[in-house]
Amino acid sequence: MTAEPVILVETRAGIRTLTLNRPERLNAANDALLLTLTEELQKADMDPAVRVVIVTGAGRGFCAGQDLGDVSGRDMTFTEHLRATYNPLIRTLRGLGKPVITAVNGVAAGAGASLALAGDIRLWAQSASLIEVFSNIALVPDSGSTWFLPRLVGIHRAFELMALAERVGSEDAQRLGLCEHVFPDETFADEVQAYAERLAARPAHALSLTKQALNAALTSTLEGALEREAELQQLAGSHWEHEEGVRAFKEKRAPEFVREG
Ligand code: T3D
Repeated sequence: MTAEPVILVETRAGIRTLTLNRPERLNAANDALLLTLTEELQKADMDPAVRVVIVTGAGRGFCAGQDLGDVSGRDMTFTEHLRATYNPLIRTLRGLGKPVITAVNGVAAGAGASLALAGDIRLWAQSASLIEVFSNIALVPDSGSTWFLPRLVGIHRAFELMALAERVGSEDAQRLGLCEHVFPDETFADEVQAYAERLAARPAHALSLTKQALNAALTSTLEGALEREAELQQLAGSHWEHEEGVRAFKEKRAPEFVREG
């Protein structure tokens, strides 16, 4: 009997959907899932047919964090494990030259919460929730939660969410800036695909540079950001997408940013 793939891969209309596929454990992450997801993100980055990537979960969960059944007897320290699995995943996702949508279909807990927050665009189903669950098992938030969360909600609210491990529902998540949009459960997959297709019609090269600029700006001075913008604008302004955008404006039509081949 062939084992179920831990990551399902589907491509439709230039959108690559990567689905965490351990639904019976709410997509809790084992090493195979983490390494395969990282590899699939890298493949999507290299594939010219892919313009947007969606990361979502199968079943009723998004990702319940580390599979706790896999920790004891492990042949690695926590540090080694994080460096070998979660850190490369989050680094790859944030550094991807294409927009990544985290489509949070259900509960996102622990490192699963970090993954949910790491998307460029975070779309939630109404019944989704996020729990910085680490302190329930007396661990420190990891996989980027200590970096993402205080930037979104401030250091005090971040500490409270981490210390009390309270479940944040979709309404509060949107209010707190943890997600961009919330869609009804029944239509979630279709709404996410439609959103991704809108994003895929935007200028891919310019968006890639925009992501690069924002990532760098988060840890730079204003002076550094201004200088980087000046350099990246040269790359954007020399690209055919810019020429097409200006021509379309003058011709009073919608720009066509998707070219075959
Ligand atoms: O390198 C390192 O290892 C350090 C890295 C750490 C990163 C982390 O993510 S640490 C945090 C690990 N995650 C957790 O502690 C979450 C544990 N799960 C929960 O607290 C709850 O399951 C949820 C709040 C996420 C959801 O609760 P609920 O009531 O909706 O579902 P449930 O009934 O608890 O779970 C459903 C099934 O999934 C259940 O299996 P069963 O009893 O039906 O056979 C449950 O055991 C399983 N499951 C859920 N989370 C995990 C899990 N199995 C293994 N590992 C999990 N993390």
